Amino acid sequence: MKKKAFITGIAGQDGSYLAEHLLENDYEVYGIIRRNSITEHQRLRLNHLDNKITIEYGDLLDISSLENKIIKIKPDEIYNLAAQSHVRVSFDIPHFTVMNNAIGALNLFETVKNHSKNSKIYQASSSEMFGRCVDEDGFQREQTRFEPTSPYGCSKVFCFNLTKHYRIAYNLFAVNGILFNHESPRRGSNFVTSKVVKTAVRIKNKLDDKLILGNLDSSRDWGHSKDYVKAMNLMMNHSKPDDFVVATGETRTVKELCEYVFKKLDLNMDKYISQSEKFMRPEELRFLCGDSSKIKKELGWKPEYSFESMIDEMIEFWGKNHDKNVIEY
Ligand code: NAP
Ligand code: G4F
Repeated sequence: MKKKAFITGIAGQDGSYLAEHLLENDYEVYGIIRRNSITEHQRLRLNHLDNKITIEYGDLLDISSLENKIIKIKPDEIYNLAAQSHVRVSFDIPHFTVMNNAIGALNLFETVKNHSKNSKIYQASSSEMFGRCVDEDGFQREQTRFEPTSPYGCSKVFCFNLTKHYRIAYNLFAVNGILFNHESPRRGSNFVTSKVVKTAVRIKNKLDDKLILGNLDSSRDWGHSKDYVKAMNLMMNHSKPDDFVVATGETRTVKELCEYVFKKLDLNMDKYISQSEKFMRPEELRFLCGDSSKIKKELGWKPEYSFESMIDEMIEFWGKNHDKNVIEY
């Protein structure tokens, strides 16, 4: 019998790659999407999978929608990827972010505990939880303390603790993937990698003449979403539920990201880049660099993409799509 996977956030960057990865591994794939007034936008990242997966309307904040589906499907694996995932936006809509991410996860854990205790559950935890903390050797790892610097980060710490609590209290197979930033051509265009690549490509094509950014000095550990969804699936098929950091172990500043992209497009970035308060955050997470030795050693995970090959793929993608309203993935 095929394994059944249920994905919240299936229409997002990671959800769409995870659906593809699970289909390749012979799973039946189910997922929920929220109602959106522009239906075409909602399924953009999933159009190519239309006949292969089962999508229904559902919302983490509507526990009845979760119960109905989970009781009916009885999934072997549940991946909780749904979230208001934009850190800067979380300062603008803190109540919604915390309610959606934290109470949403609670709704899902309660549903599993009450109706489907054998379903394994993956929680999309984040390096944003580390906030101000870095170990003395310059890395963050499973033992590093959490000191989040945003409403989003605080909501994710709640979900991380909830996952461990339900694992211990109710014996659920509940795992936390502590994923560092990961990108791809499917990354939303208001995250910094996509914004820089898309705008630089538009400048090259004379459709834009400036790129306005916030903090250029913060450092991020950027990997590829395709590599990271494989790590999620490995964690769910481990012999025991546990928590794992997933990262590349390399870090670059936003400025270095811009330098790479503009050089690749043969553009002088000093002519086009400026900064605005609009894109600054009330508190910035300054530095991320992850140590993923544990998942490499225990589960044999290894990323295939380098920073350069990932950004090159994004440049190629936006080269074809920078002037389109409807993007084909
Ligand atoms: P994403 O592209 O923003 O996707 C998130 C998805 O969740 C969207 O499709 C969104 O639907 C859906 N969603 C939000 N609230 C929902 C709700 N109440 N009910 C049902 N669906 C809801 O994010 P991503 O980059 O794929 O990230 C996936 C998960 O990993 C997120 O939880 C994120 O916080 C976490 N994470 C991401 C990274 C990263 O670097 N990408 C790193 C660490 C952790 P709408 O389109 O309707 O908004
Ligand atoms: O691309 P970002 O918006 O990603 P951020 O804030 O690191 O969050 C992402 O990674 C987290 C994992 O660590 C996830 F949990 C979260 O869901 C999300 O996927 O910003 C990266 C950096 C920040 O330091 C930001 O201040 O880029 C800086 N930045 C500078 N100018 C900008 C901009 N970020 C955005 N989005 N837009 C700018 O104009």
